[in-house]
This record gives sequence, structure tokens and C-alpha cells, in this order.
Amino acid sequence: MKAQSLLLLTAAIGAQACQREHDWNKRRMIKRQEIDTSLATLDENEQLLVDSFDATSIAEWSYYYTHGDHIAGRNKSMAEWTAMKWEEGGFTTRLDEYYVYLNYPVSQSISLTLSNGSTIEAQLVEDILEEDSVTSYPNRIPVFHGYSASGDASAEYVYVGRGQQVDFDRLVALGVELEGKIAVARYGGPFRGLKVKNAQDHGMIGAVIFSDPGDDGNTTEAKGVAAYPDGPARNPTSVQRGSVMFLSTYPGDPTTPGYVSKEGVPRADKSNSVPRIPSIPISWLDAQPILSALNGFGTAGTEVNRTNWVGAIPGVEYYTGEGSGATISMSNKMEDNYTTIWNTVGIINGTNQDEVIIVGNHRDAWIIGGAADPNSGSAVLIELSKAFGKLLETGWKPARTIVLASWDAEEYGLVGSTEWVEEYIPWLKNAAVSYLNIDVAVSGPMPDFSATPDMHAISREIMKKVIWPYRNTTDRTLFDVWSTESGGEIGVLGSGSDYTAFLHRGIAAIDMGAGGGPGDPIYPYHSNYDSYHWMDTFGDPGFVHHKAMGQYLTLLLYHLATDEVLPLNPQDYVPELKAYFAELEDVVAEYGSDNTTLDLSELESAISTFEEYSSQFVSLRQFAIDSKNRDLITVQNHKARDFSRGFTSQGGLPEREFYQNLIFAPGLDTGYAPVTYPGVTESITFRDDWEAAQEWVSKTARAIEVAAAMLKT
Ligand SMILES: *[C@@H]1O[C@H](CO)[C@@H](O)[C@H](O)[C@H]1NC(C)=O
Ligand SMILES: *[C@@H]1O[C@H](CO)[C@@H](O)[C@H](O)[C@H]1NC(C)=O
Ligand SMILES: *[C@@H]1O[C@H](CO)[C@@H](O)[C@H](O)[C@H]1NC(C)=O
Ligand SMILES: *[C@@H]1O[C@H](CO)[C@@H](O)[C@H](O)[C@H]1NC(C)=O
Ligand SMILES: *[C@@H]1O[C@H](CO)[C@@H](O)[C@H](O)[C@H]1NC(C)=O
Ligand SMILES: *[C@@H]1O[C@H](CO)[C@@H](O)[C@H](O)[C@H]1NC(C)=O
Ligand SMILES: *[C@@H]1O[C@H](CO)[C@@H](O)[C@H](O)[C@H]1NC(C)=O
Ligand SMILES: CC(=O)N[C@H]1CO[C@H](CO)[C@@H](O)[C@@H]1O
Ligand SMILES: [Zn+2]
Repeated sequence: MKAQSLLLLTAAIGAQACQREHDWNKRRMIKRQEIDTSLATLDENEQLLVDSFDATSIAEWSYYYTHGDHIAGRNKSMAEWTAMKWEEGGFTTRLDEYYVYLNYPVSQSISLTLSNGSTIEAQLVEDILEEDSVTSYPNRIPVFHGYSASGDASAEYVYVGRGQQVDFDRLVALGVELEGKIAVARYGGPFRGLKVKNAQDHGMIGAVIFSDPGDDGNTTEAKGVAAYPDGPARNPTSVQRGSVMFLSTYPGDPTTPGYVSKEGVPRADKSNSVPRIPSIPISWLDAQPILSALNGFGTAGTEVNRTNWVGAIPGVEYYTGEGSGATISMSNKMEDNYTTIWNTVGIINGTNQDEVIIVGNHRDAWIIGGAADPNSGSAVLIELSKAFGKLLETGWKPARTIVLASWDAEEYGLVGSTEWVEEYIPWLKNAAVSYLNIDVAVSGPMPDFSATPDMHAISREIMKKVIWPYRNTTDRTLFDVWSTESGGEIGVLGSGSDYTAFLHRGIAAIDMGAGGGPGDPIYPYHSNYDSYHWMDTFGDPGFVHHKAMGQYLTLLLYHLATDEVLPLNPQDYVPELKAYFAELEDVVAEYGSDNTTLDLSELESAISTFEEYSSQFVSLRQFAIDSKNRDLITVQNHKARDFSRGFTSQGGLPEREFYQNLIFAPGLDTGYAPVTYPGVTESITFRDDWEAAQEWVSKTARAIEVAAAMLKT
């Protein structure tokens, strides 16, 4: 199997809400003179919505969410409080409960034995900071991996880089023995669960995953920047918790693939979607002695010749480590639990009940705080509900039904949203117009969006209606800052947050948020320091970005729910489908050999058909508008709502039935980052199966034709 590096050529790597890894180096430099920087005029309703936003109240909601345990399945009162706040804004609310498999930490330990017999215990706790009250809560949550396997492992260990399949291929090529060893992997790159899966697939018996200041650019202590709480660099003891589910195979409750988790339902074997070997996350401080014990043994980091292999932990040379004589003894004890989770759901009925816009944010966090992930989004949604409450008071009614969702158990593997979609799929297939996701609304000042192509135009238009307070300026629009500072490209949706179940049932979706760019404070993702204090001091002092992101989401929702002509543009799929096609041709050229053939003409012709019918759609929609033909506008609105269902295939992608969208999917070995035309691309890059690739060309072409047919006049 060859390297997957090409998959990352996809135009934009995309925003992945629970984890954003935007490659800021790749951003296009757009000059401000080249774009429209003026603030668009707002109508009365838009103005009322925008003016309703208050940073001080957002800070108050944030404070509430970030001062109590709200790991999945453990804080019903927070779900109820959310419902109460939304009720105040005029939403009718309820809690939707599911009975799901989760596991909670009991005890974790790692001890290192050096070749001379000395032992060192890993600290495995983050420092208590006087400035940050939640870091000393007696019920603060241990460092662990959600859905990790209970077990002990004691063995020599190997440094495996980011732990992607290509990293393991490299180790195998170097002749490093992996069987029976423990993997020590660096965070970043693929979703953490896939690092553990790859280790397990190579016969390894445990995995330890560490954070590395090498991912922090110039904002490191080694380069003279103070660490949190004194400065914006990473605190050396901070640990990234997180799920180790095999996210690219299946999200949702791993014991109920494809059906709703209620009490009493049959439970499936989960071994294909969660690891069998134990894993534990550690800080870079704990990683330092473990990795430096490998210095001089095996192949030096610089000789391994893999990108991102060498990090920046002082004193560590990132050797592979065979023959060091050092061993790790790890123990991971988890408690398995079937337990209730609560999605808060709030509804304002629209006049057209067969058209629904869903806005979702998850509520559960790995830590007491969660000020960025996910509760910056939660705080924003309360302010949004208040804004719509004010609009309702003026007598306004939405044309389309609005559903707000506060998902539980996203962190374990998109559980609350996936189970909900599985429960309501008949209704959603008929009525869902689009799904708007806001997970980490703010962890820095750089706005970032990923969306299905039909939402690109409206997403950009709304950016012109909001001021984005970038680096102390107060007169730049979100569109201006996004275009010139963040690169001005809307990403492709992969996975990593709650839009996944919607996207893979053919529903238009957008994911939004703002993160840190080079030089910005290091976001302490999934650590105890993702706290209110960090947010207020470094992430978003004054909560100004929270406010602006909330205004954006509110206006986007307002237009989707109100505009007589549904603001979705199916025709905007055309340039994207063509760009993905060009990328696929590159993949074929790169991976093909003399005896491989792949005929892409069916796909090319399907894209042409789509182009033709979508342009018929545009003409007829314009005719309906010009002739003020309401019935015809409704017909066209329904086409815009429905056509993307055509991109899905009942049977799903090869060996992953859940992932039905044949245009984009999370990469099998990336988990977060997207792959386009995944059936074809991964048959080539993963399986080297050109016959299968040819079949997937046909299946993908047929899906595009089905979507096209729905747009036909
Ligand atoms: C639930 O969250 C709230 C708000 O953060 C907190 O006050 C409360 O203590 C939490 N409940 C539990 C049982 O931890
Ligand atoms: C073993 O080696 C480590 C690292 O070089 C050193 O710090 C420690 O003192 C040594 N222990 C003994 C018992 O020699
Ligand atoms: C770090 O600083 C150096 C020197 O100022 C600069 O060239 C480089 O681009 C910076 N790197 C990042 C990731 O910001
Ligand atoms: C890594 O690449 C360098 C330069 O091409 C080469 O000299 C070296 O042998 C390579 N290392 C290994 C372990 O293959
Ligand atoms: C909204 O519409 C649904 C379906 O018609 C109905 O069951 C529900 O009672 C309505 N809710 C409100 C608050 O009017
Ligand atoms: C914003 O202004 C404050 C106060 O003048 C200053 O301390 C801070 O460094 C400025 N921030 C940026 C990003 O320029
Ligand atoms: C291509 O054909 C040659 C000769 O028949 C064979 O040795 C080689 O393994 C084939 N390569 C692939 C990728 O199938
Ligand atoms: C730790 C934990 O949440 N344990 C729960 C496991 O499930 C049972 C039944 O649902 C609960 O009573 C426990 O509290
Ligand atoms: Zn999240």
C-alpha cells in the first residue's frame, strides 16, 4: 500500500470542530483591496437580531457551563437548564433520551523502567493553578481515553510518530519489530482512535499518546514564551483527553450500529469500532523521560524521513528506540456503563412544516471547563435563542421550522446526534433543509468554515453582515477578515463533530468556528486548561468573538428559515465536483502503473449531466421569482432541499455502511480530514483494488445522476 499523502492535497483541509487543524501555512494571501470590505446594509429584523447580542451575557452563560462536571451522561440538570434558557426565548423544548454504552475512568498509571533499573512514574495529572479555580475541583476528571480498553501492558516500546498507517509502513520498512510492544505516538494528524487502531493492527499491546510543543509553532517556552497561566504557551502538564473510537468506521453508540439506542434493544459486538488494547494520553512533560530513554537507539528521528516525525520536546531526538532496554508498564482501568444521555431539543414551528433547519452544538466536555470545546458554542446558542425571542415578540414567524439541539456524548463519538438522526431519519429525510453546526465556536481569532457546496454562497453573503473584531480592529467585516487572514476558502466537511450523521444522510450542512493562527495563544484542547479563565484571559478576552460568531449563526439561520426563495445553490456543486475530479485524476496518475486502468468517463459524464440539470434548475427558479409564482418557488425550494439526498448510497462506503455520502467522507486513516469521491479514491489508495475502484466510479456517477435528476425541469 502506498502513502496517503495525496489525500491531503484536497483544496482545503477543512475545519473539524472538536479538533481544528487548519494548515495556516497553506492559506492564500488575498489583498484587502481585492475584496469587498464594506458592511452590508441590514434590514430591520437583521438589525434587531444583531443588536440583541451581548458579550456580557454570553460570558455569563459560558461561566455556567464551565463550572461543573458535564462529561457525557452525567449532568441532566445542565440539559434542563439549557432547555429553560431556550424556553425563555420562546422555543418549545424537550429532552430526548438515549440509553447508550459509555465508559468512565477508574484508574490509570504508567511507569517507565530505564535500562539501569531506575523507574519513573508518570504524573498523569495536570498542575493545579491558583488562578484557575476549576483545576483544583475535587471532582475534576482524570486523564483517560473515552471508549479505551481496560487492561495492563508491560513491554518495550517504540516511538511511532503520528501513528498513521504510513508511519507504521515506514517502521516496518526499517525492520522495527512492533509485535508485542507498546506504541508511543505523538498527537496531531489522524484522529487519535486511528493511532490506537493502527498500533493494534500491528500486534502492539498498548498505546501512549503525548502532546508535543513541536505543534505550537513559535509559541513555546523553549522560544521564550511563558506557559499558561502566565502566558499563551502550552502548560507542560496539560493532557489531551479524547475518544479512541474508530471514528472513520462508525460514529454513534458502538453497540447499536444503524439503529437507535433505547433500553432493551439488542447490543451488537463493538470490537470493530473500539480498541482492544489499552491506551492513555500524557503531557509532554511525562513524555520527556520516556522518549529521551530512546535517544541513540534504532533510527534517529531525522533519519526516519517522515514529515512531523521530529517534535520539539527538549532533550528528545525522536529515535524509534529498538534495543533501548527501557520498558513501560501501563494500567488502564475503565468502568463500562450503559447509561442515559440527554439531548436538549428546542423548536419553533414554521409555517411550512415540511421544511426544517436544525442548529446543533454538543454540551458534554471531557473536563469541568470546556470553555471552547464545546461550550463557546453552547453560550452562543442561548444568546441566539434570546435574539429569536425578541424577533418573535414583533410578530415575526419563521417560514420554516427551527430546531435547536444541545447534543450529549459527542465527545465519545458523536453519540447524541447520531442516535437522534437514527431515531428521526424518516422525518429528516423528508423535511431537513440544512444542519448548522457550532462546536468550538471560539478558541482563537481566525474564523473558519466548512460546508457542503450548496451552502457556500449564503455562508459568504452573511459574512458581509457581521463585524469581526480582529486583533483590536472594530471596523472589519467577518468576510474581510476571513478572506484576507484565514485564506477565504470554505473547507470540505470530513468528520469530528455532529454534522456527520446529517451529511451522510444527504443533508446540506455547515460547520463554523474560530481558532488560533500562528502566534495566537495555544488552545489547550481537551485539557483542564480549556477553562473559563483561559478563555477570558487568552482565548477571547471580552467574549467579542463569541458575540460575532453568534451574530453570524443567527443571521444565517434567520435567512434559511425566512427567505421565500430558499438560499441554497445546488449549482455551486459544479465547480467543486470538477475540482474533486481533477484531484482524483492526480490520484490515479500517482498510484497507477502500466497494468492498472481506470475509466473515469462515467463520472465525468455524470458531472456534465449535473451541470446541465442544475443550470435548468437555476433558470426555472429565476423564472419562478420573476413571475412571482409562489407554487413554483415552493417546487424549486423542495428540489434544493432534496437533491443532495441523491449523493447517498444505501449500502454506504466499502466496509463502512454508516458513511453513505459518496462525494465526501472522513478519510479511513485520517478520521477527521475529508477525502472526496471516497469510494473510488480509497479503493485505489487503501486497497490497491482497481476493479473495485471501477465499480465505485459507476456507483458514484449514478449517485450524481440521481441528484441531478432531482434538479431536472
Ligand atoms: C452540572 O453542571 C452545573 C453547571 O456547570 C454544575 O453547577 C453542577 O454542579 C453540575 N452537576 C453535577 C452533578 O456535577
Ligand atoms: C539510570 O539512568 C538515569 C538516566 O540516565 C539516571 O538519571 C539515573 O540516576 C540512573 N539510575 C541508576 C540507579 O543508576
Ligand atoms: C517562527 O519565527 C520565525 C522567525 O521569526 C519565522 O520565520 C517563522 O515563520 C515562525 N514560524 C511560525 C510557525 O510562525
Ligand atoms: C533518509 O534520507 C536521507 C537523505 O535522502 C538518507 O541519506 C537516509 O539514508 C534516509 N534514512 C533512512 C533511514 O532511510
Ligand atoms: C409544532 O408542530 C407539531 C407538528 O404539527 C405539533 O405537534 C406541535 O404541537 C407544534 N408545536 C407548537 C409549539 O405549536
Ligand atoms: C489589543 O490591545 C491591547 C490593549 O491596548 C493590547 O494589550 C493587545 O496586545 C492588543 N492585541 C493585539 C492582538 O494587537
Ligand atoms: C504489473 O504486471 C507485472 C508483470 O505482469 C507484475 O510483475 C506486476 O506485479 C504488476 N503490478 C501490479 C501493480 O499489479
Ligand atoms: C459511573 C457511572 O456513571 N455509573 C453509572 C452506571 O450506570 C448505572 C445505571 O445506569 C448508574 O446507576 C451508575 O451511576
Ligand atoms: Zn467538541
